[in-house]
Amino acid sequence: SLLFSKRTTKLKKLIQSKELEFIMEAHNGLSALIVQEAGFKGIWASGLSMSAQLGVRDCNEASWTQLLEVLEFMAERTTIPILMDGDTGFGNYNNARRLVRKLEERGIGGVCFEDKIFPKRNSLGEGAQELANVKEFQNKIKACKDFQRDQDFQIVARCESFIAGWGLDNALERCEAYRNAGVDAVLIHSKKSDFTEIESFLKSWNNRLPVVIVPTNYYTTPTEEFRKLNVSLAIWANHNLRASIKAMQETSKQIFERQNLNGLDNIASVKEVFRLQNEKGLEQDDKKYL
Ligand code: SPV
Ligand code: MG
Repeated sequence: SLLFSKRTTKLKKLIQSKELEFIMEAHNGLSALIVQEAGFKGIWASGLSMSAQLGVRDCNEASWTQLLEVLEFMAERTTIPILMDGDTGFGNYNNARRLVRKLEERGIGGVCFEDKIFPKRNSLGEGAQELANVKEFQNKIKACKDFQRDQDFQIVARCESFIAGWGLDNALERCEAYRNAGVDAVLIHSKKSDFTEIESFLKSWNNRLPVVIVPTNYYTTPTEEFRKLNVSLAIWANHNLRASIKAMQETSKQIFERQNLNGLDNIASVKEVFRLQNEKGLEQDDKKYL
């Protein structure tokens, strides 16, 4: 439908605009709606958060069809575009391009693929990281771009050179290869607590394509620095998940210890739950159709 096809265009505008834009993590229909109500123009469907809310690890333990179901609920409750964290594409070029097709069918704005090996590991963890063969990943991107039906569907190539310890030259070489494959933007990731790796990349990259960043570990860098170096899109990648974990831990602990429900000040009212579920909408429709 028009509404769904427009979401790819909306994401394209966010990524391709000269302005620094921000998207916020969500991991189910409810959190996606909350992100939209907060005013964000887009949603990051984080692999870490979607897997964590299912209670499993961020190493492709949840299947891609299970994630598609999560994404369906997120798309149903929102009108802003969603960028899916597509990890390594769940296999080779053929698996990745089939995911692209299924995302298009569900009104998702775009997908980000990272140049690692299936099953991937989360980039912020301690373990060693193995990178994909450049040529193979380049062809995976190319196959996805060739296969998409909606011209505006965004494919972001995520480079993990810094995460794997391969340095700036390797990052530049890989991102240039992905650019030649026709990707819409590159995401350059770093797990350092300072901005040095990303800054060096941005200076050498010189705006060849829009750049996406994930400042989870270097969050103390002033946002103005991102703007000065022409970052296109910053992703607040996991903060709704982390907020909900803490709230649920505290609430469960308090109710377990006290055996009563007094003094729970930081929980939403049942009325608010109904509002978020749009109970009103059904009440109105009942009058019309029942
Ligand atoms: C995610 O949010 O799943 C990401 C970002 O891929 S990171 O956790 O930093 O790898
Ligand atoms: Mg991820």
